[in-house]
Amino acid sequence: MDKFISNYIEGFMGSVVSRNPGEKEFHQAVREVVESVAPFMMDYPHLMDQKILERIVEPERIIIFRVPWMDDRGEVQINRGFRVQCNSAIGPYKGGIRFHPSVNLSIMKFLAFEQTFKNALTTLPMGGAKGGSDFNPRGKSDAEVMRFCQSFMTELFRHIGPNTDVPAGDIGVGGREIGFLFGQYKRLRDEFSGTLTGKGIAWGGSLLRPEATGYGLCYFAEQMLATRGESFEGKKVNISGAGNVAQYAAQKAMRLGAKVQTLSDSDGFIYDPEGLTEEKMEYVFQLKNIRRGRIKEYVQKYPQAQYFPGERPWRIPCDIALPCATQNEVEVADAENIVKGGAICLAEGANMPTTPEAIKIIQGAGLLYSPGKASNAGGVATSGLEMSQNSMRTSWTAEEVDQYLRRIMSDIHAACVKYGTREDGTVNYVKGANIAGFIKVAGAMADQGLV
Ligand code: NDP
Ligand code: 2IT
Repeated sequence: MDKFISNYIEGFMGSVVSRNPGEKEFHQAVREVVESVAPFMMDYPHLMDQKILERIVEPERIIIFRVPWMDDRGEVQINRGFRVQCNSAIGPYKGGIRFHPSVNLSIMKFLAFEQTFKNALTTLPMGGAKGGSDFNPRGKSDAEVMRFCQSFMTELFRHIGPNTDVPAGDIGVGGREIGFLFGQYKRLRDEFSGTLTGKGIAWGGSLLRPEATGYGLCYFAEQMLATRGESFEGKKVNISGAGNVAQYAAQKAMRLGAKVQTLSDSDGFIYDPEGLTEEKMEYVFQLKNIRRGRIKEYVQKYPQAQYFPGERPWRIPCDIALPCATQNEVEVADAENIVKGGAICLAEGANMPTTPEAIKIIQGAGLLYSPGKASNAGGVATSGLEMSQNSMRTSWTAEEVDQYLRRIMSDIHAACVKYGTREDGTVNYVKGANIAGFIKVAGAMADQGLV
């Protein structure tokens, strides 16, 4: 890289790190974008003059609040709530809510930052945000989850609205939590609106929203594979996670002819050498979404599978790796195993699941590699479709939504190809996604003046 550009990047990152001390996930997400867009931006002096990059890394607004609630034993509990409204240049703030004990300001800011570029890539008018709490839903009763959600929304409702900020689910927030959050929002505002997405079908939700992230991931990976004349047919696929994204990625990959070998949770992973089937997936849906059990129970039901406690699935050889659990879950040793196992593709379902050093190994070995902001954008894109249906007071069929989803994933792929094609004809999806997302947001910011 040009010395001038690398000096610019290091100077810029120095200031980001000193302004946001200790926020390592945020630094990581910013660095990746800045490394992609800095060389491009040098050709657009007006973006430099307007300090678009300096503005984009400063969230428009951050709300941090106390969330008090009472557990089933009558003990008072206190959690911390967040909403990071990162950027509203191209539409109302939009992004998920995460309930997980690891949630902190750095994680919220990295996710809101990533969301800004992801949402721009979807082609839909949505700004970027993220929210959540360090509340741990694991082991909590439905009543406890409801009381927590009601308390969380009792503050959050002031800051959101159908034309202001539209939250949705993420880790630890699924249909049950969105229901409790929506109920409390409706009650406080006395208004039935599309202020949350991921709603139940009977009360304003969109068909295919639950499936959309996992399905969209596979549609995107299909297009990546097609650039090398490959497909899912007959491929061995390893998936991490066993939640919303992992489940529907597994279902779609299987339906596209792949053998899905693994699923995981934070306690370990299961390896089924015979591959998942529709019947086994039905069991996983019941286990995870109804009984809220752990993935290790899979091997009691299907004894040909093995459970590996405390491990991640990446040392099992596969052709396609789909990390769908959480950030930084694919580290250097995992990437080395993925390469050694002969994989041809790693497409991210989770947000930032691969560490920067691991990305270098994956890219260096010539694998197809896509960042989550491109390949997992089907979830938020379908949230955007839910917003459209709510505004029109209509609902589309699953086929209609699926058609939109396929088209959007294909458009995102095309944008990555447009801005990320290397001289040798291969595609750098990181560069492509970052530049395509940045162009849209930066252009809108420049048009709207100094706000
Ligand atoms: P879920 O809560 O449904 O599932 C999360 C899964 O990941 C669980 O199996 C969970 O295991 C595992 N997991 C969570 N945290 C960790 C951790 N620290 N270490 C190991 N495993 C962990 O969440 P989603 O499926 O919705 O989200 C998964 C990823 O996809 C996240 O990165 C999210 O940001 C991203 N994403 C989600 C979208 C959506 O529409 N839901 C859209 C785009 C991206 P355990 O039960 O043990 O915690
Ligand atoms: O990370 C993500 O894109 C999501 N959790 C989905 C956000 C949304 O608004 O649907």
